[in-house]
Amino acid sequence: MTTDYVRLLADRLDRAQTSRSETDSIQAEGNPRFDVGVAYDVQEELLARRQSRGETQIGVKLGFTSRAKMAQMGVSDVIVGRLTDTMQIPNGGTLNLSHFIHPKVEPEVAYRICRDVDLTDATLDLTDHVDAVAPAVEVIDSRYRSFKFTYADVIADNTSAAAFAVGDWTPFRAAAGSAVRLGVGEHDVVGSTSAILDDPINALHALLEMCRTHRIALREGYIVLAGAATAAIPLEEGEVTCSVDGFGSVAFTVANSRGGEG
Ligand code: OOG
Ligand code: MG
Repeated sequence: MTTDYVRLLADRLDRAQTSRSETDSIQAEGNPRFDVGVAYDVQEELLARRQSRGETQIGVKLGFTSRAKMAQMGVSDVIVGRLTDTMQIPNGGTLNLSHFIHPKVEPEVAYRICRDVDLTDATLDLTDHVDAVAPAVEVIDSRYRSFKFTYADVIADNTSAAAFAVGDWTPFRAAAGSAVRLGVGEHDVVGSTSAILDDPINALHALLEMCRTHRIALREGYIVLAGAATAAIPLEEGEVTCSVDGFGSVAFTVANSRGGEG
C-alpha cells in the first residue's frame, strides 16, 4: 500500500541513490510503523519511480541465501529485490565507479524464467518455469551509511541492488557443488555454489515463497539472481571476473571517470 509514510521513505532512499549520498538506518530512528510489510511497499514504490523514469523491470534477486552473507551483514533470513534494465552491465562491458556510493561485488548464479508464473497455483514447481542458468555478478551499494542496516531497512532499500552482469546462458541443469571464483583487481575470493542454500536450486523454492507472501510477480524472461556464494568484496578499478565451474564466466571493467561513460 502506498501511504504518505511509504512515499516519504521512498523519497529519501531514491534521493540517496540518485545523488549517491548515504542515509541513516530508518529502523534505528525507532519508528514503530516501520516493519517488513512497509519495507516491501517502499521497495515497490522505488521501483515505480524507476519505471516512471523509463526503466523496465527485467528480474528479481535474492539476498542472504548464504551463511557467509548472513554472517557478514548480521541478518538471518532471505530477502527479495527488483532488477531493472539500467542496472545490467553487458558481459564484457564497463561500469563507472562514480555512479555508486560504496559498491561491493558478489559472485552469483542466475536463472532465467521462461514463462509467467501463476503465484496462486499451490502445486506449482518454479523449476518447471526455468529454462537456463548462467554465472553472474551482482554489485550491491547500500544507500545506508557504512552499509549498516536492519532486515527491514535493507528490504526498503531494494536489497542494496545496484548493478549486475550475467554470462552466457546454458540449458537449466543442476548447479550445486561448482567452484566459484571472483576476481576484483588484485583481489580474489573462492567459494562454492553449495554455499547458496546448499544448492542454488533452493533459491528458486525460497523465491516462490517470498513472491507469494509479498505479491511480487515473476514474468517470462525475468533474470533471477540466486544470491551471493561468498561474502561481498569492495569494488575497485580494474577487471571483475567471475567463473562458475562448468558454467563459464562473466566479466566487466570498472572505470573511474567522473562524468564519463559507463
Ligand atoms: C544486501 C544484499 C545481499 C546477497 O546476494 O546476499 C545480497 C547487502 O548485503 O547489502 O545481494
Ligand atoms: Mg547479491
